Amino acid sequence: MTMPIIALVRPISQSIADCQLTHLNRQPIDLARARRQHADYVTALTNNGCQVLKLPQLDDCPDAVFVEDTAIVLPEVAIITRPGAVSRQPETASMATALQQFRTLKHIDQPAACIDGGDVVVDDKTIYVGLSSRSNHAAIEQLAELTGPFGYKVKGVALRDCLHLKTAVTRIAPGVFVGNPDWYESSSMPGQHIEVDPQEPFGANTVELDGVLLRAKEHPASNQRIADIGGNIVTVAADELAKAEGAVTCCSVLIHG
Ligand code: CIR
Repeated sequence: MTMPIIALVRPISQSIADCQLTHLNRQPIDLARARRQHADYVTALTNNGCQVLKLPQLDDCPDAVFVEDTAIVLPEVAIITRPGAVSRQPETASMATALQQFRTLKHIDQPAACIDGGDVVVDDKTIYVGLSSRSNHAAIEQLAELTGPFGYKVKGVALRDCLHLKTAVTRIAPGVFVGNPDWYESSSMPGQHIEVDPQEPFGANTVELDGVLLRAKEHPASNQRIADIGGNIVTVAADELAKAEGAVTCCSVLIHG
């Protein structure tokens, strides 16, 4: 029997309109619509093998719905990050409280280090970290020290013009990635790289569940490319939180049994 994946999520903050934005212009966010889309996302997780646990709403932290950035969960250990945006650092405490029942916790705590979980793509024993405005070499070094004892290698990946590594590229199967070639150095990540449709630059972001790929329905041509190579795709509407520079992976932290 497959163990359910535990998915940690958090309700959207009342203050989401004050979210961090790096590469997008600010547009009004319809909170009710964003909440409906988030509820559908949670339902899709539940319908596809996840047991969903809700973290507390944090109205003083506009970006708190994007829980992915606060933790890196591996089979052996979980790392609580030190988010690159100072406004987001208070989000980690409640993530640590929730995660400690599932994994031994380690912390990125070097004063010069910062890293967002959105910059992390794990493929087997390699942890790729996007060298974005949120993640730096000091964090890569500390992550390597913390995960080396479990056999992991940590590798920086050059990024341009996007927020996080997972904006540019995600894994859809072992050694198989979907990405926007304009935004990351694919040669740094050995494996097969499926390109997003050029009309859908944000089409890389994918939640990899057991046998199911959860993706935004706003990227139909890229979804088709993945379906064409055998990907079993489930879609949700995710365009409202996309205005906050968030995508589907950002809204959960997955703990695989
Ligand atoms: C931020 O800039 O931190 C948020 N507005 C968006 C974070 C998206 N998170 C992610 O891609 N993992």
